[in-house]
Amino acid sequence: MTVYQPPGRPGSIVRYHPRYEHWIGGAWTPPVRGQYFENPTPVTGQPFTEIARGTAEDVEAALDAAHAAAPAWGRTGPAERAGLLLRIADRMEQHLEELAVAESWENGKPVRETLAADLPLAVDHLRYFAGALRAQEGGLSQLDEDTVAYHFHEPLGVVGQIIPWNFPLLMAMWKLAPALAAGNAVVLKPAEQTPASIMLLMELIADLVPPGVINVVNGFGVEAGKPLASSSRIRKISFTGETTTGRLIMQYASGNLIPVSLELGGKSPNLFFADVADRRDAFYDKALEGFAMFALNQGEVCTCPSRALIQSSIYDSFLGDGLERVRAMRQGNPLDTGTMVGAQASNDQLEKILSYIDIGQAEGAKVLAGGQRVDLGGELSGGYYVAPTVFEGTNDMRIFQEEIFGPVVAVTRFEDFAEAVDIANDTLYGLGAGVWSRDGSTAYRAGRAIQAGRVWTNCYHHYPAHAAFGGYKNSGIGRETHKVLLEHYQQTKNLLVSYSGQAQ
Ligand code: TXE
Repeated sequence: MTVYQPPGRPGSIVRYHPRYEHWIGGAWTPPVRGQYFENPTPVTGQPFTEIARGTAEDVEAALDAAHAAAPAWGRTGPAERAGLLLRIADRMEQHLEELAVAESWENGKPVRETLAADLPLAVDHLRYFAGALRAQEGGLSQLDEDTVAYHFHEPLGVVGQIIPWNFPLLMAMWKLAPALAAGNAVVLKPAEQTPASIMLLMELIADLVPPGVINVVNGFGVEAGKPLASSSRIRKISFTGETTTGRLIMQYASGNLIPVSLELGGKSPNLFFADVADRRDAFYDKALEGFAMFALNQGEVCTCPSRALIQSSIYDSFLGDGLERVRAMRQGNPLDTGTMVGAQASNDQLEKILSYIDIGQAEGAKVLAGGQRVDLGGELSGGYYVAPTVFEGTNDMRIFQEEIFGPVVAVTRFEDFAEAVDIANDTLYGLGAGVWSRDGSTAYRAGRAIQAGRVWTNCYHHYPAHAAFGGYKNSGIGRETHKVLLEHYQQTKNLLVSYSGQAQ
């Protein structure tokens, strides 16, 4: 077991600057209005760095740099662009431990997750898109003996990207990798809660990226995100965040008629059919782990399995075993590799979760585990820790319908297949879902019937680069992973050529 030193302390492997500006045109660039805001770590609640508070003027400067870089970058060949992605991946891998600790400190998530999942997935994402780009081909149709239609993939030009705070480096790479592979220059706005790990990464890869190809403008949503999403100088906006913010982004972009990708909220159902409990074997154990996954990343995952639906005949026994699993979770210092549950990413998020715990109790749901803030003592006392919480109730309650984005699961029962699917689909959202059954037919039929972009079957929370990820209903538009994404960042040029010398 390792306990990493906090950044800034003797022996720490992370060196955050006391202040971060914007990253524009391959250089640190101070905010035009000269303003900064403090960035606290959720581990202790104390500020550890200052961040540039960007405004429309800074966005314009970043767009200038991106437009200056886009034509040359867009003309590079696939091998060169793939090469950049591979070099960024290698550099991240060389600094994996440092980036993992940096992100844990900034976001509050356990370092064992950043080491084993967030960073390796980000690296793999870059490598996947390097490969996908090399394998992408245009098209040719012969219209008649002398007439040919060629189809070329062209970059869009300059694109805007706005990301959230729950997986800062992974979300940055989910968006940057396909956009850069497709030949675009990017202006990225990180979440105001977690900009520093991204700035650390910009510094680490500064010598690899042609100036202006990646530009990062820091700041708040309305002040920096809105001017970016509303700009007539971008050819696409890609956003991940809350559903209400997604609606605004779409409105901003509509005036310029540009495409929008939205990856929004969720209220994912996790269905446990009775045959799961036929035997107390490894599969049963895996299903219990699947139930407990609501606390992964402190529940700050858009696909958090926040509604558990358990078949009545096994309800009491399965839930009893699940609660044992929840009570055994080790919550503690995120920089300790033995910690399974860390801190919520911000004080706002902490307060939102606690208010939903009150709402759940007020509407008559029963708390079976957790249900309160946790004080870990010492300097961690100021951190944003919430105990993994299990509620029992019914699907009409707000805690079953609204995204809490915390380590909170709402549990209910179902009698048969039809009722399970009805409850699963009784939500405005449709991002993720889980189905657990030993019977292939039950699992397949449930997976097809649930209205969600991804249904994990006998597993949960896997995010491979080569499986398409995105939402149905209010969970979004477009996809975030898989090679289909390349086309979201490209336009199709058709050349229709007559080689005939004859009059038409
Ligand atoms: O999200 P926002 P917040 C959900 C989750 C969470 C809630 C609120 O339920 O509790 O959203 O989190 C930028 N124009 N998710 O307030 O506001 C903002 O600066 C342009 C789910 O952090 O959506 C940040 O960079 N940009 C989710 C990004 O949008 C704006 C992940 C996300 O912030 C803007 C995060 C505006 N008007 C939160 N307002 C998921 N699907 O994974 C904000 N932003």
